[in-house]
Amino acid sequence: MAEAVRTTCAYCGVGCGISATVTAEREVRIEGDPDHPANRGKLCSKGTHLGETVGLEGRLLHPMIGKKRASWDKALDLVAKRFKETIARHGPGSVAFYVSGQLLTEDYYVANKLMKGFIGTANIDTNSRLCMSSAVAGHMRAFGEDIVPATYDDLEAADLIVLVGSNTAWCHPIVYQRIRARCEAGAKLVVIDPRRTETAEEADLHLAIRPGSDVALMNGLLQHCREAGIVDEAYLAAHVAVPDDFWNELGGGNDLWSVARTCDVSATDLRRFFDLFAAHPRTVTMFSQGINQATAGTDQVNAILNLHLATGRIGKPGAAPFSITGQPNAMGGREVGGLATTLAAHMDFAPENRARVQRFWAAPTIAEKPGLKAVDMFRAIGEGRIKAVWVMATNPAVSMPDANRVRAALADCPFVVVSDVIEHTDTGAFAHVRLPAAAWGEKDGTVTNSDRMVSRQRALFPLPGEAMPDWWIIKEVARRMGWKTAFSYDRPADIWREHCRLSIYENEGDRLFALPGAAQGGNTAYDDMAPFRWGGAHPFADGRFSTEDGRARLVAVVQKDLPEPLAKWPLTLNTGRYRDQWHSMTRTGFAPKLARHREEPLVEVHPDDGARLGLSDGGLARVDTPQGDSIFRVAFHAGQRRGEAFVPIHWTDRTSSGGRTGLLSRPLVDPVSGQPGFKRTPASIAALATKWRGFLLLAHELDTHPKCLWATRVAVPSGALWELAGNGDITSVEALLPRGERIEAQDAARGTRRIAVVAGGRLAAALFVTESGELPPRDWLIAQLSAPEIAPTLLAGRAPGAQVDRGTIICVCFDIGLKTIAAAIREQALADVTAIGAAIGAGTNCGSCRPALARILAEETSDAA
Ligand SMILES: Nc1nc2c(c(=O)[nH]1)N[C@H]1C(S)=C(S)[C@@H](COP(=O)(O)OP(=O)(O)OC[C@H]3O[C@@H](n4cnc5c(=O)[nH]c(N)nc54)[C@H](O)[C@@H]3O)O[C@H]1N2
Ligand SMILES: Nc1nc2c(c(=O)[nH]1)N[C@H]1C(S)=C(S)[C@@H](COP(=O)(O)OP(=O)(O)OC[C@H]3O[C@@H](n4cnc5c(=O)[nH]c(N)nc54)[C@H](O)[C@@H]3O)O[C@H]1N2
Ligand code: SF4
Ligand SMILES: [Mo]
Repeated sequence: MAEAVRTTCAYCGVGCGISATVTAEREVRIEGDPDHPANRGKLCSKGTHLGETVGLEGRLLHPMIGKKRASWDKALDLVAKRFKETIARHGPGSVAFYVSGQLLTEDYYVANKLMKGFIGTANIDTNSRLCMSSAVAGHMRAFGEDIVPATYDDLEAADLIVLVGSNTAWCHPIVYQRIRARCEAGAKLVVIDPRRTETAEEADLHLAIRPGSDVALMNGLLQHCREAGIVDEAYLAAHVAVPDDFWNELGGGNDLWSVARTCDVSATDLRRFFDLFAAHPRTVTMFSQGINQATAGTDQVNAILNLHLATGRIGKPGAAPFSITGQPNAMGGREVGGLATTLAAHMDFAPENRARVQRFWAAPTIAEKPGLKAVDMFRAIGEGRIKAVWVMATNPAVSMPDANRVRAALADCPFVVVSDVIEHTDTGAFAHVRLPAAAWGEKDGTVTNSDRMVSRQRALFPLPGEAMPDWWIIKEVARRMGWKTAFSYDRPADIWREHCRLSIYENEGDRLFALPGAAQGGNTAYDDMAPFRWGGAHPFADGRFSTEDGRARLVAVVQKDLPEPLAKWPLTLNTGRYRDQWHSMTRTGFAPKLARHREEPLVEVHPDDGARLGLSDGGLARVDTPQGDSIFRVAFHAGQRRGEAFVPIHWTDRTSSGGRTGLLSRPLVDPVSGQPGFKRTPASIAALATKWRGFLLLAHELDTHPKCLWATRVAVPSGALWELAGNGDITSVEALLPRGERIEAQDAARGTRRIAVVAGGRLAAALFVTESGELPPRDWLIAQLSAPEIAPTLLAGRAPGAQVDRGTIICVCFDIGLKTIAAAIREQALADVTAIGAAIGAGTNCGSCRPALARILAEETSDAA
């Protein structure tokens, strides 16, 4: 057996270290790396099940021009030629790159260098614009540089942890486990989120604030700090520039009662939060999309930074504002300057920076000014101002706001290039050229996680088919555009060293971002690189900031008015993530275990709203916004605020006829950062009755969804399961059944049809539909896809004899369902999550389901009482 390779998880910005052992061709055993500082051996459900996603099914393995396979030479020549021609005719501003926090630092560096130094425009933006550009802008305003002044170790040193707009238990699970451990040792946890998430359920205090009222909350708290005498006047005097009118302006309307009213929380709870904050100098405030993805996102960030600066809670152990990043290399992208609004290596477009970077790159030109931010970029494509675009490692047809408009823009764009690892994506459907990129497990390079820790991602497998790493693809295009020497890289280490050299080039300490040690190393040093952090554990510990005068800035921010919903749009639509899916599911969608947690895209509403709006729990509904509409399965959830609905971002044309959240969000952005306000869209909702419902089980994949009103896919072992509903007849669905021996049953009275197709002695497909009858639980039939022989009870949908329904799967590691857990709690009188683990194993591996176990426990115990 091969030796274990140390690498980094493919998913979130926690940046967990993985020890991966290749066990067979395209098979790998995944374990947490006990020596990695981010996770010390732990992994969440997504990391644990990475091994399920490394197969080659669905992969793009050859360059494609249109629908035809092409050689690399042909494809690269065509891309270079079309970009050169477009630039020659319409100027550098007529082309753009749209890249991603899922690129490695080396890929990102080469793309940024090509666009800004050689093509000569800053029209390169990244999906990080949608993700944490408000945090970047807030850091720049307050600190003069985009620095996250915290590390995970600060969580262990904190006495109070405040999570604002962050569903950490689902989105940064290993950080959440570290937070829980700290809370068990006595620290307090406050969660500020309009929804009662699993993160909120375990908190000491949950403030379910009115969405968009975070500035009022933070300003109210700052005013309280002032009155309570915990503003650190000495720190302010020595290290912070305070605008003249700052305190006067803050004073008005920020009393406890006004704030409670604006935020729509009880004054008692608010007071508790203020008192907790006042009592604990060691406070870490961690924030993510509930703060960033807002049309006042940058102000919301600065409201948090103001608090920490004014109380001197920064640059010290356990005291910091902490912007946590989403993607595995969001931070690396910020370091190379992958955003259209930064130049490179934490430098902006000031004349001396432009001259310096141009000199360093020996570049023929250099971008003069910031380029178009993502939303503006796609608008420019739609208006024909940008005529060639190259999309790398992101799926904007799904993830951009107003995705219908983005699709129309891509459809009209004269030249679209998409580099991806997957053959069919919603964005790839618009590409003139598709380039096969190396995926996680094949690519080699570095990533930087949320706490500035740089780690290596290492290859486990040889490159499959003709796939090539992104850095190679970009530099080949650059060379073919005529810039041979500047892009003569042979390996990622060459790029890494150049990136490190730029970080220290003419840097006398005015930019904190610097990688001095790494600039010298050879290829072996690069191969052996252990995780390391730049900027130290406590940047700003000496009270010096990256501004010209060395002082940080308090930024006066005011709460924007929050209008009442209009009659036509009675709901506010909030969007976000599920625990076990990653974005547009191009990887997690292949893992059957990860599909079990949430099998369909739900619209969650408060039961009172459900009743008021005529919805039924478990029924279907159409969600409408000014931008578009899509269908979802309704789920009543008492943890929703009244007047709000929540939908997930994961489903695409490949996986569902509905659940298309990207079509619903408005392209309204924060004026400073350009980040879209994804969390608040006016919406209406209407129940949708269907004549029949059913499911389709297939041993093979479909290119798109079955054509009926509701069709949504999840991966299952040896195939896929589609949940279906519709009004018309089922002929078009039936047409998807493969050839083979058909077994059929019908019950006209209930409008039931059951069809099984057997091919080569195995179950190849099953289609069960009914108008008024029952449908069997899917588990047993799913297992028949992998069964060596055909059971006689196939059409009954269950094994001969008794059938146990386990309920929704809660623990994906050990495949344990809700009903099994509830029964164990009742029958064995289990009193806590640890006892559940000891009794039936649930929650003892990755731990991602522990918050869910706590909830089930609470429900069972309250039922019993
Ligand atoms: N499982 C999973 N994990 C992921 C990802 C994934 O796709 N799946 N993606 C990764 C990426 S790229 C990112 S950016 C992160 C995102 O991680 P998070 O930011 O934790 O995730 P979200 O679900 O987008 O939103 C967080 C919370 O903000 C709340 N919120 C909405 N409006 C407001 C408001 O006005 N004020 C406040 N205070 N809160 C509000 C929402 O209710 C939601 O619970 O997750 C990363 N981790
Ligand atoms: N409504 C709403 N919309 C949102 C959000 C929200 O909360 N609400 N969140 C936003 C946020 S924070 C984010 S980060 C975005 C995420 O949105 P996207 O970036 O669009 O999401 P992914 O599905 O991760 O897309 C990554 C693509 O890159 C491909 N890929 C993976 N690895 C590689 C590689 O190494 N090389 C190449 N070339 N391709 C690769 C994958 O197959 C996939 O097609 O969504 C944003 N959109
Ligand atoms: S928390 Fe989970 S998804 Fe994020 S890096 Fe760690 S294992 Fe991967
Ligand atoms: Mo993100």
